[in-house]
Amino acid sequence: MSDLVLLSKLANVGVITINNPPVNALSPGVPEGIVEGVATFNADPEVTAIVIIGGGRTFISGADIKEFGKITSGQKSDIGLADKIDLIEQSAKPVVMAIHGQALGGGLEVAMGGHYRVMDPAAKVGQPEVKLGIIPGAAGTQRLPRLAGVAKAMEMCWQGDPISAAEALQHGIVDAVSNGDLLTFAVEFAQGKPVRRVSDLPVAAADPAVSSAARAAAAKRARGLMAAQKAIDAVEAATRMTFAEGVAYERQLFEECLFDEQSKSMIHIFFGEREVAKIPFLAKDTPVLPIKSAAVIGAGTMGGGIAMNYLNAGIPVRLRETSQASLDRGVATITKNYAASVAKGRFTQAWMDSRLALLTPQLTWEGFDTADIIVEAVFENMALKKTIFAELDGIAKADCILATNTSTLDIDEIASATKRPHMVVGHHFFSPANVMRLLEIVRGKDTAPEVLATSMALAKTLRKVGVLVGNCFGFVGNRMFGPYRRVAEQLVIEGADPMAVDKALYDWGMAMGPLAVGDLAGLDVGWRIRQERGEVGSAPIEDALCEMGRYGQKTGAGWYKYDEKRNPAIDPVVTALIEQHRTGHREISAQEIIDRCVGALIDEGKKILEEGIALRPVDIDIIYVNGYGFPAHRGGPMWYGQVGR
Ligand code: T1G
Repeated sequence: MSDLVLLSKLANVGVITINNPPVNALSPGVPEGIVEGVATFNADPEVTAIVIIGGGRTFISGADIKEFGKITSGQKSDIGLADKIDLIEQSAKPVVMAIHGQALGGGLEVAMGGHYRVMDPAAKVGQPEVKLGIIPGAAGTQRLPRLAGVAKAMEMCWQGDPISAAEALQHGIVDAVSNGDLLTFAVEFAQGKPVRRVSDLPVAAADPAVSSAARAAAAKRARGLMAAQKAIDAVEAATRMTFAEGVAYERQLFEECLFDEQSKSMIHIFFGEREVAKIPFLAKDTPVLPIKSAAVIGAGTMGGGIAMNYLNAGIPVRLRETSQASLDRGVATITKNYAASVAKGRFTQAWMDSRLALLTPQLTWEGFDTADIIVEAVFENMALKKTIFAELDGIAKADCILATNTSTLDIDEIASATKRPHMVVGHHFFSPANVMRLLEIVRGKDTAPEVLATSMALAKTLRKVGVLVGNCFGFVGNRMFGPYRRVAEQLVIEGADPMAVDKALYDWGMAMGPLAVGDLAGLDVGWRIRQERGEVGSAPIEDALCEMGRYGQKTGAGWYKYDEKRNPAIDPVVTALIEQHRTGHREISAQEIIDRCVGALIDEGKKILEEGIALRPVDIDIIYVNGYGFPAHRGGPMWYGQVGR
């Protein structure tokens, strides 16, 4: 027996403990060890029941994703898990799965190979394969509908979101939630239980309404993602095939997804989100400063969202404004955001109250002298920011991190207003800051290593994806977005219809078209920046729209006109304006629109890499997938452009 799987006994129960830190992935040797353990205890006359439990912080978090490359490169024929789960299920003695942490993907599939499942109240279960561009590949699409019903199984397999212990119990995926020590509970639960094989359970008859509802929901939320639809196909097959036929069909669909470019792209993003946290030039033992209290300057849209990130992580926040009215507005927005989540059932009222109890709205600098981090989130004006940082210099304690949320301005110039530039860093959040996962960590020329290391650790604490970027205009994300949107406008000038430009990129997978994004963010933002940088004329149509006061959704009109529900419509005023600037009327294909706009992103990304503003191509991919609505199933601009592959 390898040390990946450990055997022990508690009275008459054989205990199999998986020991493959950090997440108990089903790496080679783990499934084999579990099967061997089940066989050993079946042959042990003293053992009347078996419990399988995860060692460390979790049950099994899935197949070893690193193994998939061996399948697509032909080194391995398949993940070889379904047959081992069948062997577990064939045990003559009852097998109880004890789940804490998470049972995800192959982890839940192994758990469903058990005869019973018990769960720690804080644990989660799920089939997140679709987030890797694949579907469950070890009979999950066949056992899950036998436990939870077809509709719930379809939802779990096409969405990929984990569910809580309470929800798993409610849907029959687990049989009990423990009320104390999980192993003790599982051992007691296993006493006297008959063998009950999930694969023997019946599946409800096919219901076309259920399938079509799932397909419609998946087409909307997982637009363009092949695996989401195939996950529904696989679960639906369970309603009309035998278990064995269903498993064979699932394997066919699994392989179709695994060998597709979409899955390779999404696995690139999965590992990329973890790679970007590794800063090659930072020594492994670089100190990470403790962040036990925070202070935010500015209670506007960004400041309020930033404050929520800290509150959600249980870190007390002092939120400072310059007037009671703006402070009250900021607190009201935070409260409204929490209340909306409570109404949707995402948070409990008690949790919301506990977050707000950590918030101290104020008009003074009180308590800023003890804060571990101060985040400036005021208006995008250099003089104002430098005034604030100069004032902070005289207030903040020596090891307080001074972070600015600027989205484009020079970090070094802001830092020059202090005598401690080594403590100054950019923390560029993306609106809405309490929702968007991306955090650009902008490194000034003097920013200290421990400030960078702490920023990276803090990103994880705030449940953000932190990406280190260099200090240049627009850093990485916004710097690339400029050329991308300029090409979109150029295509209109050459003859493309604005709606056609936006539709081409939306259909390709972007969350929004480039012109519609401008209307959403406000055309005046770019207009002001072009004026400040002497670039007026580089966007003639948007300059003209702004001169007409058409800033976008916030003024009810920009590239499009908007009704009260903000639905866009073509505006003849804009059509006439475009005609004044048009240099051509040629037919421009959707493919040309995609090639030139995405090409602009790739070209600027290459310059950014050459200048060292981004560490690796994958850093740019992670920024675009998590901050700019780039489709994960296309892997990010540099992956899509084959840069650095
Ligand atoms: N395989 C290989 N490595 C994994 C892994 C996995 N399934 N999950 C995590 N890691 C690595 C990760 O790259 C990182 O490595 C370290 O573990 C800590 O991870 C047959 C085919 C479980 C919620 O999709 O969602 O089963 O950077 O930093 O924040 O049908 O990891 O330290 O070198 O993310 O505590 C399905 C993927 C697989 C779950 C823990 N399972 N993992 O989050 O730690 S496909 C998943 C996660 C499958 C079956 C199919 C998270 C986590 P390094 P971490 P964390």
